[in-house]
Amino acid sequence: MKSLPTFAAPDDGRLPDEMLSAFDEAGVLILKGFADPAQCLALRKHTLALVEREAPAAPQSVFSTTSNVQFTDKYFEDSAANISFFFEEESCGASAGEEKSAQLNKMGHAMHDLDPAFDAFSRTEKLANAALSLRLDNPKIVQSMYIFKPPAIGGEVVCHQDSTYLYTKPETCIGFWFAIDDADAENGAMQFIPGAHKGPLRALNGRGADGALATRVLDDAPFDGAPVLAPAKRGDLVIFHGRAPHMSAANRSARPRHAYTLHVVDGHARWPAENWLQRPASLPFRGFA
Ligand SMILES: O=C(O)CCC(=O)C(=O)O
Repeated sequence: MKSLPTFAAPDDGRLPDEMLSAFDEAGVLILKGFADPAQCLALRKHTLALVEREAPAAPQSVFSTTSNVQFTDKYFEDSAANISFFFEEESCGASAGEEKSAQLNKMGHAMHDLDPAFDAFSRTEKLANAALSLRLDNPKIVQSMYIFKPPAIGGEVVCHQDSTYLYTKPETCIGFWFAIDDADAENGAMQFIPGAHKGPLRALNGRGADGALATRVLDDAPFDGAPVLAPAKRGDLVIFHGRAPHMSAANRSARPRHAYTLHVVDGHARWPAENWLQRPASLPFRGFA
């Protein structure tokens, strides 16, 4: 089995040619120790407190990549510009004394713009340097997701390309996924098909003439190659191309697998009105400054 390109994170975030070539070849790059584990733990603690304070106890809105139930949901569309809580499909609601986060799939999608702790974690010079190295000349952070992947019920994420959902013309989307907990085969680490980002975009999600969100197949060729696990320790950063097919298995283990992801595009590219994620004029996309 191939392994994914893995390097020690550069201190200043600037990616040397060797890392850029590996990214161009595989469509994914694992940078060990990019973030300080203590800061990851602080973000985790902050998130759990936020969830206890703000999240509903019983399932309201579900996020699932197998049923895609969220695409008929106004709560989901509104989450482009707020902090929303999505439950696991298998959630039965938090039982007495149980942490609410044990039922949640994710929180999204504007923490980086609305919550000071997420803003600080997201807008570092180091991450800005990494984005600039990856030729995002005018980087804009379009969404943030805190993914809980809770023990036992953490849902599978089916194989997809992020440019399907975060499309710019030309395509510029890049994902920055931070391990907040250690992730491995047991608790549903990310998996990638190395090199498969060189193939076409398979599907495009967006608003049709009736205003409803739907995913249209562009190319029905199967993804070419076998998925490879991206094991990660707290603080590691996984960077991936918008066309990189990726997935994660359900978490049936007793351990949570928290992660924090940012998706960044180039502000020089066009952001179509058909994209699900639209910001009001009062909350425009911002870069790292
Ligand atoms: O964390 C996961 O399992 C999936 C995350 C993902 O698909 C993404 O960040 O684009």
